[in-house]
Amino acid sequence: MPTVTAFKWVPPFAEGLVRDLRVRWALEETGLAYEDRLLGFEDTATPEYRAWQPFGQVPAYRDGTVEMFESGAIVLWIAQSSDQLMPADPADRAMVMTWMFAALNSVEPSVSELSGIDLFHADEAWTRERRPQVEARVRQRLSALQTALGDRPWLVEGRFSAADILMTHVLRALRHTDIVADYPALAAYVARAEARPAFQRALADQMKPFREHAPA
Ligand SMILES: N[C@@H](CCC(=O)N[C@@H](CS)C(=O)NCC(=O)O)C(=O)O
Repeated sequence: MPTVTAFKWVPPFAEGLVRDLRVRWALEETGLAYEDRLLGFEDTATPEYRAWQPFGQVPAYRDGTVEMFESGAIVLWIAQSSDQLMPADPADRAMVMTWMFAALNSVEPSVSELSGIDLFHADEAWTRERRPQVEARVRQRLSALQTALGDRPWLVEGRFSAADILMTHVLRALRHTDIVADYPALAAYVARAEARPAFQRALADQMKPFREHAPA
């Protein structure tokens, strides 16, 4: 059975955003049972964990065949073994991989920078100059993404794929702002993805330990 690492507890701003959600969601979509290995922050510094995840982050993943880290690579691995998340047609497969990298390489960097500013540095003077530039870059990316999505329900060939897992998860990191709402097709896209039963199960499973392990 696959194992995915996740945190026992995170502060409320990170609930539902931790990247093990991407892997849990992919596994739920493919119907593969898995177990989570819950870590405290201190557990990520051990030599044993660093040999598995060199940066001490979550998620890390292993199954009977592979041991991996990097959520995008793990989702790709899971998707490749199932036709639910990766179409059979080579041109469509190539587009799914393209959009997976686009989510992580072209959209996530500015989204992460903006949420980093807002969540960790909001009151610092330098953010007054930097934040507008970063928000403008996020809006540029979202506008282009909305145009590319057009009136399709999903990124590739009208069917849900691994690319939609990564893109939705990246866009969720803007939930502390109203930015996505300014792009109605993207807001509807995120809502459509979040309504999937597999997403709901993955989210509930990520959240479950947080209550149990909340600091007193
Ligand atoms: N590129 C990595 C990023 C993983 C990552 O940033 N994980 C966060 C949780 S979402 C983490 O473990 N943060 C703790 C840390 O960086 O020390 C991936 O996609 O797997």
